[in-house]
Formats: sequence, C-alpha cells, structure tokens
Amino acid sequence: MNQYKKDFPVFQNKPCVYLDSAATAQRPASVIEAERYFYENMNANPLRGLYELSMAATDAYSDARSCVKDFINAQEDAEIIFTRNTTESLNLVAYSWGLHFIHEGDEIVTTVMEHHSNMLPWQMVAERTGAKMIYLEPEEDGTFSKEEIDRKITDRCRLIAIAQVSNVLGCVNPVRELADRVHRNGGVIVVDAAQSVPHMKVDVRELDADFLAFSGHKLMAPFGIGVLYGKRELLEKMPPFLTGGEMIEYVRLDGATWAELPHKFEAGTVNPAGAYGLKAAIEYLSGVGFDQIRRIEDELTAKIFEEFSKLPYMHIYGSPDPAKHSGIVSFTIDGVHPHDIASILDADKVDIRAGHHCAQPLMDYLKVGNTARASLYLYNDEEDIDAFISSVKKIRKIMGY
Ligand code: 7TS
Repeated sequence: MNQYKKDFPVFQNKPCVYLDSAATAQRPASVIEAERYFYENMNANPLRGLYELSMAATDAYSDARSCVKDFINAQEDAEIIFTRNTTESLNLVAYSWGLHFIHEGDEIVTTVMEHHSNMLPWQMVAERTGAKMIYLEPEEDGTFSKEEIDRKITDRCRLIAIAQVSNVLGCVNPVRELADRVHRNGGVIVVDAAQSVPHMKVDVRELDADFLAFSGHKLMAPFGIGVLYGKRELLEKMPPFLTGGEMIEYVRLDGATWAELPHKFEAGTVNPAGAYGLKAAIEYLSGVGFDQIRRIEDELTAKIFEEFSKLPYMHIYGSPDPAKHSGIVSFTIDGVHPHDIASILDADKVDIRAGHHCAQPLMDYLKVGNTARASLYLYNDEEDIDAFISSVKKIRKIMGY
C-alpha cells in the first residue's frame, strides 16, 4: 500500500480504487480535522465581531490567505481573493475585468480544450462587448504549434484565457510564453489552474499571470472554497463583481465606496472554515512535496500506458508520453460506450469518470462524443492500477466481443 493512503479515512470506510481525482480529490484526516476544529473552537462570523471568538475566526481566515499567497508566490495577501471555486473565480474576472476593459473589435484568445468554466464566461464577454473569440487548436499530442500561435494571436488580442493543465488531455500549456505575448499588446492572461495547482508547483510571478484561478476541493481542501489571484494594479481598477455586506467602505442612500482589497471582491459572509481547511490541505501537500507527487503520478501513468498498449482496442487521447499527462488518462475502447466502461468498472469498485468532462468543444474537435478518464493523485498505488487494468480487460468480453 502507498504510504499516504492511510491518511485518507474514506479508503478505510469505503474501500475503493479512486481514479477520479481530477473531478475532486479525497481529503486527508488533517483537513477534515482542521475544518472540524474551526467549528468547535473558532466558529463566529469573521471580520465583524469584536469578541474573542470572532477575532479567532478572523485570524484563521487571514492566516489561510497568507498561506495561499506563499503557496503560489503572490506578492501580497491583498492579491488573494477567496471564492467558492474556479468557476466563480473565472466569472469574477469576466464580469469585472472583461466587461469593463474589453471593447468592440478586441480579440479574446482561448483554446478548444478549455473546460466550459473557462470558455462560457469569455463567450459572454464577447457577445456583450462585440469582441471576437479566437480558439487555438492543438496538435494531436495536445501541444500548440508555433504557426498556430503566430497566426491566431494578433495585436488585437486583449485577453488570453487558458488552462495550465487540460482536464482531458493532461497536457501542460505554455502559459509563460503566452503571457509574454499578450503583455506585448498591453493585454492580460487568465490562467485556469484548477488541474495544475494540485499537482505541480505554480508560481504566479514566474508565470507572469495576471489572474489565476483554482478550486480547493481538487487539492484536498473542503468543498466551497476557491481562489482567484490577481495582480494588485488590475484588481484596484476593477469594479466589484458582487455587492452587499463586508465589501464596502461607506454606504449612503445615494451610493457607496468600496472596501480595500481583497474585501472589495468578497461580498457577504465568507467561508472561514473552508479557508482554514485549505490551509491544512496546502500544509499536507507541502509535507509530501510536488516532486514526490509527480513521481507517483508519472510511474502509475506509465504503467497504465504500458498495459493499454498491449490491448489493440484501447485508445489514449493526448501525448504518447505518459510523463506529459499530469496523471490524467482519457481513453476509449472500440465498440464500448464510455458510460458502459464506467459502469462495469464501478461493479469492481473502480471509480473513473465518463462523459464529455465539461469540455464538449474538445470532444467535437477530437471527434469523440465522450471518453472515459482515469485521473490519479498521490494516494494511488500499484494495486489500484492492477485492479483498474484487470477490470478494463474484462470489459470487451462483458460487452459481447
Ligand atoms: N477548469 C478546469 C480545468 C477543470 O478541470 C474544472 C473542473 C474547472 C475549471 C471547474 O472547477 P469547479 O471547481 O469550479 O467546478 N473539472 C472537473 C472535471 O474534470 N471533472 O469534474 C470537474
């Protein structure tokens, strides 16, 4: 057994082969305990009360913010905005930056491999402002050719929105290169880091990202806490996304002025227990280390590739190199619908995802309706992969081939 698996209570309570971490990760006991500790010892509405419990909640919430700041190497706490998830973070940028700083005739560049969360907000901005959507199309291995980038990113490009890691292909996209390009035009880059932050060291300054979004639940934190990083000079110029309590400086009957960053973007009661759990998750991840996470994921992905290569009816999408998959393997089996693959695996307690993975334009581009997807994390081990492969090998027979 992998040395980390015992840290995750779910595997003792409901034994399973969990290969759906790209959808949501399992939580270690330390994260579950942190959230519980908050409710048992610090539960009050933060940022408001002047009594001890509320001040403890406020401290826990702001410590979590500093922890996230260090984790992604932001310059200051004010650049870290807590949201519910990646989707909310990306919508915040679209509504607040996009609708105010993108104009008719501008170009918004994204890719056909985006999750709907990083495509629909930009389609909305384009529709409302009269900007044009441009989609980068990858090669079969998930990379973008220089010609594709040169042809589609023109000097009218005001915004690039791109996933650092695709949730279907697992490829790592060239964020820094694209950041340098869009900055030459005075534009911005928005990085969807939902699938990268849990698996690799992400440094917003090294990437020169203007905005970067991720979800706590994919990196073992509780549900309902997400992050938007933004450069201060951009956040300062943006109007609030949501209005209400806690995001104001002063309210009069004829208008209001806004609170300092980051509170301007955190309207209403926040999620301090989630933030406290996110801090515990970052501490757990840092204890394991990204080199170790990568080693586990790459070894197991290589094993899946090797076993699949012996089965002529299997197809893997994306790079032929298992080390370029970030632990994500999307596949199909000739003659078998991906939903049947997932159901047959479920009977053996092997959990994978099947469907369009909220990336329908990518499915169209790949000319598949759906795929099955196994996605790994640090608690997976060889026994999981053996069980997965032996279950996969039965599928065609069960389906009558
Ligand atoms: N961006 C990417 C690249 C994602 O993979 C996901 C979720 C999101 C954005 C949205 O994250 P949320 O937390 O706001 O929902 N991806 C998946 C997935 O691949 N299977 O289930 C959810």
